[in-house]
Amino acid sequence: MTSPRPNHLTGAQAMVRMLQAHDVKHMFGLCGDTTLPFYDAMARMDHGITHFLTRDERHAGYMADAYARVTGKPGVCEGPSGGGATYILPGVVEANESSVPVLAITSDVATSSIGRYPLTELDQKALFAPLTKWNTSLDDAARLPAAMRQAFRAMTTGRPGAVHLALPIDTQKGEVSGAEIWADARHRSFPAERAAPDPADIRAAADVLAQAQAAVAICGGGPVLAGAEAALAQLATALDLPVATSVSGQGALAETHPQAVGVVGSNGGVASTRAVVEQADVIVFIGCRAGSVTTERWRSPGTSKRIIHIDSDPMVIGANYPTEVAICADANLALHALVAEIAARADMPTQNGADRAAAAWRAKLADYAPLAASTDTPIRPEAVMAALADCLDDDAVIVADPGTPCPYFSAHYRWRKPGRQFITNRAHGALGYSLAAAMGAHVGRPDVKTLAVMGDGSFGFCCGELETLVRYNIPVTAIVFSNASFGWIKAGQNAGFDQRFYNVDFNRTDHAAVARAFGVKSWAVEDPGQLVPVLRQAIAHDGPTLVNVIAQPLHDAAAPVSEWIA
Ligand SMILES: Cc1ncc(C[n+]2csc(CCOP(=O)(O)OP(=O)(O)O)c2C)c(N)n1
Repeated sequence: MTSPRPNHLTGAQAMVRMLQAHDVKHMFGLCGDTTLPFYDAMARMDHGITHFLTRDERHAGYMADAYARVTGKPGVCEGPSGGGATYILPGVVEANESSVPVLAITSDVATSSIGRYPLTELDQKALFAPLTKWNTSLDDAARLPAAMRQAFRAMTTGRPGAVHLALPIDTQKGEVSGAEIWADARHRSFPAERAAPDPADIRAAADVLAQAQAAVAICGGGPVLAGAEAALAQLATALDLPVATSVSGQGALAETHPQAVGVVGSNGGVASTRAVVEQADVIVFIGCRAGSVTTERWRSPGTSKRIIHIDSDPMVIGANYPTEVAICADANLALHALVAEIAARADMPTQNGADRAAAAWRAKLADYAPLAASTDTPIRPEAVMAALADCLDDDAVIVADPGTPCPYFSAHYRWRKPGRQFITNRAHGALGYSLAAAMGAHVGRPDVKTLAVMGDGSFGFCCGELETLVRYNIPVTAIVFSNASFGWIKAGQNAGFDQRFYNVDFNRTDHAAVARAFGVKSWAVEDPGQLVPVLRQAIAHDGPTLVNVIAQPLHDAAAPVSEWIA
């Protein structure tokens, strides 16, 4: 490669310096022919960035996503042209829809060869355009610094999201002026440049709450993304307001807080939590899209309630419910303003949240406790929840795949602290997310225990990444609920299609043996009495571990999934 002129860098070098200028410390990715100049710049320069080599670009994307969720900083992933660009998409899409800032960098064929059938050519800009908040392909290295500033600005401001930058190989070899290497420090973390609420909207919300007798807050992912946990707890206490969450909203309030109701909706909600919503006269949605799962297909709540909706995205407010008060603002700023407004008013009515929340937990625990204590085999998922509640510290991070993990953790794992401790891919729910996401979460928050919890279907999507887990000696514990089927779908056939089971079963794999072959310390558990001793060993081990649990299939289980119960 020819050297750049004095006070200039190559495009590849400028990319490294722009990442560094944005305080990027970790990135995740997989090499390719068209990425060679960038890798060479990474190898030769002093930059303080640790690059994690993954075995699949999907997992690089998932790692960047979970890394961003636990650190509050954008996650960065990279992959090569062609297959790398197509494989990195799932993580980018999931992050974008979940309002998580992820920068995906993909290298590309030379701009001079476009249209001449070079290997791996595809229109990357078109591919990523509908799936990202911002996206470009750089055919001129001189534009790189400004494009990177734009990428970080787009990721971290407004509703955070994912962005994509394609870097053709000739752009990596092009020339960039050293004077252009600078970054805006505000865009190194998110949410940046928060929008404050209109005081008139805050007064209107307080007016509605002053007339309420049984209000309830339903939190989506927004409060945790905005760091609004403390303000939310103040509001809950001030009004004795019960607070429920969506699956993604877990962590908005500690679930041991007196006003915490836990998860509502079709995936993790139960009859007693649904009752809190149905008996409410006012619903306060906070950073919540009020989508199909949280609202049981818009039946709970129905459309007769008075609605206050706080969200930083104006497109979300009013999308599903006639909304009386719209507060389009950052959740933290809005909740602080609401707390101040309420404190300034005399005689705000209590919403009896502590009593209503306690009644909901009592009813849920009465159903759960006997199943959690059950010695049945195959092992009931409830028994795994109870064993983990015994074994894990309060600050552990759990990353859950769809299938058995999501509803069981949502309903029955009671978070004892607020904040980001539960991560699941609720935007698209692609199987095989949790293992890589747990690795990204560990890199971002190395001092706590991180678990990846998956079904055996998910294991099939991600097990190649066990090598990465071992290579970096990441002390994640993976738990596999092994039921030899795509159990969620089988449960759907059981409940809705007269048990006509069609093409949902597969062979039972010895996941512990597979993991052992990769070098992961592993156990198989068939007896529920072994759960606590094995989980304690796995969690305490200072390297990667996997526990294969021979689990009750979902169609036989008492899963907290409302479609199957109905
Ligand atoms: C990539 C992908 N393909 C298909 C689905 C549809 N799907 C949702 S849950 C599920 C079954 C999950 O099976 P498994 O991981 O074994 O967990 P289980 O439900 O048995 O606990 C499937 C196929 C999906 N979520 N993601």
